[in-house]
Amino acid sequence: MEKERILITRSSMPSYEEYIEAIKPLWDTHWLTNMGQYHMELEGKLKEYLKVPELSLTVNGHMALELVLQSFGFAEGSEVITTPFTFISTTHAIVRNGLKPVFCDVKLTDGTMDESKIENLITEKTVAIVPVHVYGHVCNVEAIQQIADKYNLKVIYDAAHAFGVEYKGRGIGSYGDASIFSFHATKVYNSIEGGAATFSDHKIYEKLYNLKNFGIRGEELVTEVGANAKMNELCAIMGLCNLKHIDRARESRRHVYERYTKRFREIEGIEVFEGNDQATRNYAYYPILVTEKYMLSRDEVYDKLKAENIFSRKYFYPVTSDHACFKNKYRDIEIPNARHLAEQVLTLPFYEGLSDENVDRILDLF
Ligand code: T4K
Repeated sequence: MEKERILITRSSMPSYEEYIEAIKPLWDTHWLTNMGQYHMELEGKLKEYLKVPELSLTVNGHMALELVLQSFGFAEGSEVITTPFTFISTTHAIVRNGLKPVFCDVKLTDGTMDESKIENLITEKTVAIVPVHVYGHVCNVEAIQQIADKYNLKVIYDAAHAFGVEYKGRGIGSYGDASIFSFHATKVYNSIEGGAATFSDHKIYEKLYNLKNFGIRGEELVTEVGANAKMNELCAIMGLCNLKHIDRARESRRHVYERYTKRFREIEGIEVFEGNDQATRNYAYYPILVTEKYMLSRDEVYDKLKAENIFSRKYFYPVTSDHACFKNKYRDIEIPNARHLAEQVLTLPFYEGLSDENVDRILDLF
């Protein structure tokens, strides 16, 4: 008999009854989107949960990043220092704004942007830094801010993986000029599809309110070239339901994390990332590094798991600058650490409710 399929993740959901009960009022109001009641309620609740001064909900994390970049009004062709060790969305958002990505290497210790390599990349065309709190690992926000202040650059964090992470007691989305979060079905917290931008300047809220609704300011007035990036009410309600259970989801992930980590610490050649003492963990992903010391290569481990109906993912391979749409298009910068991580990393199945039995089934293959 074929063994149960274990995928990289599985969406957290409220009970069917809870969601059905929660969406019932929509059949009275017939109000389904365009900054409805539940959209506004979720904005307020997430602002509190994420400990951020301002928050604007969007249809997904990608559009939050595209629009927040647009909201700063950078001149076309300006350079943005970013990381290639991320999901393709980060680079797409920069390029789709008519900006040029400049790829900065990352640190082997946690995969975040190597702050010591940023200054060398700055030119008179640089306008912003877009680092990523990859896997929920916190970037060196202080050092990055210092550089940004020195050269008058904006800092916009891709915090798609960092829902609920706090650093030095502050919500991670309160650092820099802005951050974006993803509430995609595959994330620690989901609203089916969804995302948000966080920032402290209320003017950005107003700007995004317009940009996510076609730039419309009145029935007969359109002042900006906007997009349609509003979160609808069914997604907002899913977000409200899931927010009620976020502690349970996190606790379940913590349990899985500890079971994996206890075993991997004993396996020669497999490395796990260490946490940051000053930051909380959100247990977003479970990346391991399959090093040269291990008996199999990363790809062999991937295949071995797959043969047992266990689906890991190479998040993030290849580096985004190597994808066909970007290859050889931008400044050629050495990124040895990002390449090294991309060659060794494997993210393992990790989600709320992954049973001990299934975790052990995975661990037994190492
Ligand atoms: N910045 C960063 C650093 C990001 O990682 C992301 C997204 C973004 C920005 C953009 O945020 P969003 O615009 O997406 O809000 C997935 C996700 O689609 C994407 O959100 C995520 N990062 C990325 C890392 O992973 P795929 O192409 O790997 O997903 P897919 O369809 O292969 O699904 C993976 C597994 O998840 C499936 O095997 C099963 C499970 N799954 C999937 C779906 C769609 C579920 O359990 N339920 C579902 O509904 O991109």
